[in-house]
Amino acid sequence: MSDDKRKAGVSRREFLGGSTKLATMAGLTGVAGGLGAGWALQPGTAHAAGSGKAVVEPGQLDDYYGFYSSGQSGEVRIYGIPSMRELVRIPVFNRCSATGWGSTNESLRILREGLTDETRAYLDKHGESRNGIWLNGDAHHPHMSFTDGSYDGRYLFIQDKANRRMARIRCDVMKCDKIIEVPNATAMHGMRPQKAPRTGYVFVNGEHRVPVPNDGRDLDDPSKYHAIFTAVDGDKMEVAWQVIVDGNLDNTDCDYQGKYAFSTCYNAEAGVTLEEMTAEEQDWVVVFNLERIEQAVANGDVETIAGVPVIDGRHGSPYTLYVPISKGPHGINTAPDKRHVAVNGKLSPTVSVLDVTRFEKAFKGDIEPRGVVVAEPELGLGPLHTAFDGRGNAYTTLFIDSQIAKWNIDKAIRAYNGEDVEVIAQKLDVHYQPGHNHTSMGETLDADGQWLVSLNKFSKDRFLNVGPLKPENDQLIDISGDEMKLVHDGPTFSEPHDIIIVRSDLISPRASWDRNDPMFAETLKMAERDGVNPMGANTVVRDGNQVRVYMFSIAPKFSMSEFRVKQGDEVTVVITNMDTVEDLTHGFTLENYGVAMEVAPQATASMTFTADRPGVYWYYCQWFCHALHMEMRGRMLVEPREA
Ligand code: CUK
Ligand code: CUA
Repeated sequence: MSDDKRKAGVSRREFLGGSTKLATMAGLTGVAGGLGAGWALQPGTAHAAGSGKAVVEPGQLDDYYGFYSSGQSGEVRIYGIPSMRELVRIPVFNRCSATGWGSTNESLRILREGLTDETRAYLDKHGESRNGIWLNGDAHHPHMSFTDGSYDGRYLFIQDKANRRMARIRCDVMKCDKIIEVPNATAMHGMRPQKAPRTGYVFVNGEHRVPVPNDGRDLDDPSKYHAIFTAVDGDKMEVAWQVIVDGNLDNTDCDYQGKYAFSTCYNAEAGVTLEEMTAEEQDWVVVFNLERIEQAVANGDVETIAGVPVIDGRHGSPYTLYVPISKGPHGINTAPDKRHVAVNGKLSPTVSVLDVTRFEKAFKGDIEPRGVVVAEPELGLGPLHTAFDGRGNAYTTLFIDSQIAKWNIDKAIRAYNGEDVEVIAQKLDVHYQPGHNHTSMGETLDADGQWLVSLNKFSKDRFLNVGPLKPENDQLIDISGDEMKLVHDGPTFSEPHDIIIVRSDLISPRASWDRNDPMFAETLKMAERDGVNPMGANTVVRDGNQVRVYMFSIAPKFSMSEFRVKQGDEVTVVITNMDTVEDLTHGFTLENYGVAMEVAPQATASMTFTADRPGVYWYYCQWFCHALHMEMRGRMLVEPREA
């Protein structure tokens, strides 16, 4: 679309000029209404066009990977930043039609093996139509593994609030390789990997309170419900230990020393209705003393529930410290200065700054828990999350105000101590209602202060109207200068809940699969038992009514142009992509049987189904691979069962 046409099409707006991509709008009046009193939107202010450094020309590569969670979509998405181009999606808790995630034997193994026995039994009994797996997830917080305080490019971790799971993604192939269900707790929400010395632990908050164990007891006695904090061993993907706390756990982070983790808690009232949960003016941050907890686990000073060591960390325990914070604190973010932690007020207009060097004294009782608070600037309405630039500044999302507040940590501390200094440097309108924000490398010691992405829950009038369900709006903000500059609107489908921005040189994914990859090791073992080498295989193995079909693909052919089975056979198709050419992915789709999977270069993938419909069924490659891609197909002939 030409700029002229664009201008004509958006009559309410004044086009400022600059390239289409960088143009920002002036004179925008927010559409109020629908959100009720207190949510009225700010009129937008005019922003200068961006610096130009956000332009990534065609063919040029981005400086950063952006790893997005997708909320209720259940997957992880990889973006290029600053172009904001979506590069690829990694299915995790969802089912994926393109890749076969949730249908292939390789993915089903990952989706099932880490579930508790009880959940697996439930899904076996009631989940036949969904392959005995959960089909939904709620993925809020993607985070990378750390070594010595910065990203090490090994793994990404993501939680599932809906079905209490934790997943790990391998960054060498950008595929999920482990999913575990966390027992005892529920609603895995806030999540962070240990920053030092390495990950190590992945901390995750069980947000909602339930009876422990949740087996039908104490239904009507909410005083016996508990929220549980969990440390997962990120290398083994096993629960290391759990701590029962008071309140509902919300978000979590940890220090750069490897000594503490800390979580925001709301619902000090231990209520179960909205009114009960918000009655008190005070909630808290609970600090976990990792050394003391590890000692307790080593000494057996724990209760074992569902096979996991569980520690009682409620008020008065030596393992935890409860720091009073005004009601409903939400995001919690450790600054790259290794010392300060921003606790975002949500229902309070303040951010409380904690000093981790005071935690030891507070644990010893030398100072009051509240003595770890060293600043509490008032920033605006609805502070949810804070990001950092490595130059001493913090950037806090203001959900109700639809703004980002840029403020200085040192000045906030001085103001708290009575000095007359201006803490807030700038407020920038974002569109609209920001939740998380994230700066480039901002959650590491290598915070570089180049970019900030604001993840806004509402886009309203920022894009063409696509009906009642609208995209959200991820805005790119240049923070390299003294002033924040909004440079790009990025519509995204439900729901880019959170993001990390990782320097591209820290990750080096493979171009093709290693034939010994654990992803398909079980499938290769099956082939070995059948005496088949899947590389170059062109074999049908019959074992009673179980049939295993081994074929390979080299563009533009499958090694078999047909195979024959009997009605009622349980058929496993095993496809190996023998192409070594980068980006030459094949697929295998078997029509009218719901079978489809991705087979990337040098990978093996398999799927099992019951051939209960007699007739001719074509299978074809659904991944465009060659000029003769449409001809890359064959027939499955299903002989009718004898009457
Ligand atoms: S929580 Cu949603 S805006 Cu799930 Cu990260 Cu704060
Ligand atoms: Cu192989 Cu398309």
